[in-house]
Order: sequence, then C-alpha cells, then structure tokens
Amino acid sequence: MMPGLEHVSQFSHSNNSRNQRNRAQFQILCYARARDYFWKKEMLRPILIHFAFACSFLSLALANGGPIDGSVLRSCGKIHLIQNAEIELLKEDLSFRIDGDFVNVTAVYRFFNQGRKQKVTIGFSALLEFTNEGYAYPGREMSFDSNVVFGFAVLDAGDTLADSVIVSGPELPRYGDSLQCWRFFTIEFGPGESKVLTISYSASAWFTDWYSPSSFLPGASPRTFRYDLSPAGFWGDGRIDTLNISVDAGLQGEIANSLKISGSYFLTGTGGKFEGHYLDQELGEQGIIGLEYDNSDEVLAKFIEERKLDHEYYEVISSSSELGSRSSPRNMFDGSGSTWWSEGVNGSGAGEWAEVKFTRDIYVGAIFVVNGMMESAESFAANGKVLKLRVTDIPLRRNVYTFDREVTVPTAGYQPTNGGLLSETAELLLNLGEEGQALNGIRFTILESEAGLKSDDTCISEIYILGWVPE
Ligand SMILES: [Ca+2]
Ligand SMILES: [Ca+2]
Repeated sequence: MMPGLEHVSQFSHSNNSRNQRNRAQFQILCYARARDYFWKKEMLRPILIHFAFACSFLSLALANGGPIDGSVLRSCGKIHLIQNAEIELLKEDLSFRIDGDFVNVTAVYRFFNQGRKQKVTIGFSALLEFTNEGYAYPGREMSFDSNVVFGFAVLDAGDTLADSVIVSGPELPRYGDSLQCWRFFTIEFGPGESKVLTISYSASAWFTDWYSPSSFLPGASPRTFRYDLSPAGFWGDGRIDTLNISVDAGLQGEIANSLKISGSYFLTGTGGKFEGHYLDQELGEQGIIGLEYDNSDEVLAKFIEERKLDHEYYEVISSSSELGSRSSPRNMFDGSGSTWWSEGVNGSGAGEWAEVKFTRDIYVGAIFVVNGMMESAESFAANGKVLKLRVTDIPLRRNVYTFDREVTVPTAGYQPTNGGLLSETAELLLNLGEEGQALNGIRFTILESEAGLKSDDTCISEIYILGWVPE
C-alpha cells in the first residue's frame, strides 16, 4: 500500500553508534525517504507544525538491577520543514494537563489563508527509542497508537480528519534503535478562509523506573516531557499574533509541588495551574517547553495496590485492646482512611499490640503505614499517633520471636487523598529487600506515641503488607 514504507524500514540504526549526530542523521534520512514518497505520489508538501518532546537521556545503571517500567517515547519532531507563506497562524492555545505518567496535550490553532484555494498536508512525528536491550516495557509498545502516544485526533470545525500513518525503523528493534512515526492530515483551505484546528493526544512522559535487590520497592525516576513550539514557525511569516500556554498539574500535591517548567516562556500560577499569554511571537526561535515532575508517591501507590497481600491469607486479626467497637484492629486492613485501630487502655497504650496471623508462612517484602486518624485534618490533630513500633512475627511462646525490629514510624502529617488512593499517603515502615522475610504473621507493638490535642489514645488508620506466597 505504501511503497515508501518498505524502503524506509530497511534502514537499521546501528547498535554501536547511538550518539546524537547519528540519531539526527537517522531522523533526517527517514524523513527524506518518507518525504520522497509523498512527493512522488504528488501529494502536497507536508508542513509539520509542531509536536516535539525530546527528553533527556536518563542513564541510571544499578548493578544487578534492571528496568521494571518506563516509557520509550524519546522525542518528536525535529525534522525538515517547509514554509507555507500564504497561510498565517494567527493564534495558538496550547494546554498541557499532567495525569500521572501522561501529559494530555491540546493545541487549538487559528489559521487564515490569504492566498489561493489549496490543500495542505500537516504532519506530526514521534520518535520512539528502545533503551533497554531485550526488554519491551509491558503495555508500552513502540507505536503511535499505543500506551506511549494515544488518543491522537485532529478536529476541523468539529469534524475529525482522517489521517495516514507512516512508521519507519527496524522490524525487531534492539537497544538504541529508533522508530519514527508520522501521522499526516490533509486540510483544504478556501481563499480568504479562516480555520480552527484542534489537535489533541496523550503522550507518556519519559522515564525509567528501576528495581535493585536491596529494595523490595521500585525506584521511580522523575518524569520529563518536552514540547517544541518552533515548527509552528513554518506558517506564514513565522510570527503569531496570540499565543496562550497553560499547564495543569492537577490537584495531586506531589506533581504540582515538584513541577519545573523550563524554556523561554515564563508561566505563572498557583494551585497546580500555570499560564502564560504572549503577543506577536517569533515561533521559530522559541524552542522547547520542558516539564519535569515527580509522581513517585503515585508509582509507589500503584505498586502497593498490586503487591499488597490478599485478605484470603489473613487468618485472624486481633489486638491486646481496642477502644470500643469503632476501633477494631481489622480497620487497619480495610483500605479506608476513615477507619482506624485505637488501643483501649488508659494513656497512650505503650506495650499494646495488634496483629495479623497468616494462614501460612508468607514472604513479606515491605510494610507501609498510614499513621494517626487520617479521617480529617481535625481528627488527625485531635488524636494520638505512634512514634515507635516493635514489628515482630507472632510468637509461638511468650516473648520468643524469630523476627524482631524496632522501627521509628514516619509521619508526614495529615495528607488528604484528593480523590486519589489512600495508599498514596502511606509511609514506608519496613523494606525487607528482594528476598523478603518468611513470617507466620506480624505483630505491631506500640513503644512510643505522641498525644493529640484532645486525646492521648494512639491511632493507626491503615497498614499495607506487601509480599508473596511461597510455592
Ligand atoms: Ca482503615
Ligand atoms: Ca489509650
């Protein structure tokens, strides 16, 4: 169907020469071949308006470790462009909404054709790169319609435009190989016609998460996303009357608090929402807007939800005491921040314990805690929190343990979930490494506590036990 495609696919990026210069040559070569194909088919010359995110290379290398998750989206754009002097880009509203590992991009362009009736082909490009030999990230395939870039749509006055796709690169990509994908849309402009085009898609930020044998938990890297405005300078005289840029980092405190915006545009804002408004801009010189943020709590929360021990392995949950019927130790394992265990003796309850006995020996890899009464800021402040816990197995004889640790309990203060998972507010109590620890159950004994403003009863909202069941 596409004679140019086979031709292009024969080009294989050398494994041993993956420096920037060769990568650039590769892109230009592939583009030249695709462009020749388009020209031979007498399609109009494509104008590639934009869409670029070239992400900084993360060279994390942990001995005996390996990648567990990541994005192969390396960059987009940065290819040869053709000026169309007749069609002016009057206005661009560009917005980025960060959602976990993904950035949702919407660009609304207002064009004006001051020339003849004409068809214009607009191209969008994404460069994907394999960075880990023999390891295709699960669910993150190398393709334009994938978990890396998806939901791509171009609307012309409410109508979705049909597109054609070209993919070039080796059929079986290996470490350092690149895959270039293009999507082309053809738009018809009448003489003197104004047009509003809306382009939207979701793209994964660039990241590589790792594990190491010393940790049961994944190491989350920062997420980076880069977007190149300069190709939009190939419309008209390269200038734009109005440019609006917005970044929405969402209600997630973690992402909004860690977000760094780089580039030549200065965006201001609060509460996770940032904006910039600019007049009469030279787009070709504006280059890249970079976003960098941290969502490691979210990454950990996903891991907690995936690896938390199934309740079918909880035989008995009990405690030395509890404060009435609303403070059962079972409340520490129900996934709710509005339920808690509270010891039931006078004072802060030093020496009181709660335990979960397993139906069989379980390998425990990590334990997380949501300390205090996390129901609301008021109840958190009013009630006691634990400062130090003794974490043991269930003793078969009084005071004889095979596992025994004293742990200082991290307390990050009251953390609203903002509609997210309670596990995002959980703090790490114990990390027992890749090998884990075989246990018949776990007993949590209060050693020290901090009284609340209204009560000295010690409360724990939730405990997550992560591990696996031996064969
Ligand atoms: Ca609970
Ligand atoms: Ca008490």
